[in-house]
Amino acid sequence: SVGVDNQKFCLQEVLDTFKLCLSENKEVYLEHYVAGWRGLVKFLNSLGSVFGFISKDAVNKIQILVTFLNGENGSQYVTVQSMVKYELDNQLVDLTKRGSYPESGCRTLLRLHRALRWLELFLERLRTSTEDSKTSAMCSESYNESLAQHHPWAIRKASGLAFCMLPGRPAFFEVMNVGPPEQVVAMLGEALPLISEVYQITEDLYAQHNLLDLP
Ligand code: 1PW
Repeated sequence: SVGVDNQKFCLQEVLDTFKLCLSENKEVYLEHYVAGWRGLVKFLNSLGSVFGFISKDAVNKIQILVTFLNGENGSQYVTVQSMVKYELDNQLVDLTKRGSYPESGCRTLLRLHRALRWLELFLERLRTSTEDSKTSAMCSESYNESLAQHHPWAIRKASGLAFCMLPGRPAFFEVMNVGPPEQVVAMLGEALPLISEVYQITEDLYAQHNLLDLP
């Protein structure tokens, strides 16, 4: 299935895909957005099987978007901007309650978009952390500030359990496969502004079209 392979995760790859995400006029290319998520899924999988339930949903959502991209209307899905316009113009989005379009591109991407905020907050904590910082605490704080607000109790509970099983900071840095901690910190410093910018552009677009609460 999409993105789930045994290749080793490398943070540099994810950084490179997020660099490719933005077009000259600041539109977000769906193909690279999805590729960035594939990299993140690889990362989650290398953190251990407890993250299986988390990555499974992301893989699912990636697959929905890839199917649109490769479908007969694929040319409408080149950027997030064109996807929003196409799906809204053609009434392909359930706006207030679930109906005929439970898997629209707009609502599917919104889930990944919210998760990207979690990632951003988490990586920022990781970047500024010290040797004795707890990854589980950083992860759950970031989660509580972002994604948790959109999740029902059962998922919050399961996520909390998964966070407790996270490896410590040294093992975590190793999984990123970048080099010594100083290099990881430098790499994060480079990756974060890009992820933030992609996040902010998507957030503004969704806000502008009143799409931030899609069911
Ligand atoms: C350690 C760094 C972590 C960054 C990766 C974040 C991945 C986020 C996936 C969380 C998924 C938890 C289980 C799935 C819940 C779904 O119900 C939920 N999906 C998401 C991505 O939040 C909402 O999707 P739905 O049910 O409305 O289709």
